Amino acid sequence: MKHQIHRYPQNTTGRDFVVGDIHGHFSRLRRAMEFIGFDPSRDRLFCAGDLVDRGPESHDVLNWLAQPWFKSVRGNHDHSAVRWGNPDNAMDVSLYAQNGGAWNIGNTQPERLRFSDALDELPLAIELQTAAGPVGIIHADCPMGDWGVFVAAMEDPSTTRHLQKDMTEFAMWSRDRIKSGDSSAVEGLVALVVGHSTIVRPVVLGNVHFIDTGGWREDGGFTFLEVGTLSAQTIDNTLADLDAMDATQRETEPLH
Ligand SMILES: [Mn+2]
Repeated sequence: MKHQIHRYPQNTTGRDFVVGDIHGHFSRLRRAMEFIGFDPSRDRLFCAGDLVDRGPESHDVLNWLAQPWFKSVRGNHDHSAVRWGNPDNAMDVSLYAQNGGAWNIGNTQPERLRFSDALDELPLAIELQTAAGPVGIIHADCPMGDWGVFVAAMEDPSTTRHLQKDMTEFAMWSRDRIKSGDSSAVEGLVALVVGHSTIVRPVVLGNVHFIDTGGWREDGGFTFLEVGTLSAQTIDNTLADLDAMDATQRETEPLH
């Protein structure tokens, strides 16, 4: 992994949103963004990771990552695509296919490498400044109860490879907090925003916001958490998929 933590200053001209797992559903995400009035000239969209696999448009990830207003952390599926680009990878092909990697299995080695290189730029965590203080973004969970301790350990060159690996795995995979209902806070943050664990509606435990409401599933929707207010808005796919709806109807359609 090239970068562990990316830091962003406060957005003083527009809004910053965090969205959960996308899984190759970029067209649907774009429609959902219309409902929140996303303005790419002022607003920024941060993703909690898992940009690829399962959905029909994983290839589009390169176009999205090229947008200056779009940033993401690394999810376990993004990490798989990074590994897949390594010709010496020891990945189980049938398991990768089962987990939604079919789009990449058929790619040539140079194509695999393009996705691998692009996704290898994704950090394990993002620290985003807001007026109220820092907001953290990680795919699954923070491996430590204190953000500053976690960041320092990830960035300390004397941290053992073993501990680095354990923290990386936990950050991309853990579902412990939501399974146990642990409502302790992650110290040093206004909020930690995570995806990975799919839920029907956004959940807040302590200061940890779970926002993967399954925008990548037919029966789900994308949740946008605005970091300035920590208010979440979920756009159900039944609403976002109504792309036949004209602009007038769209303006009068009640949002929720
Ligand atoms: Mn995941």
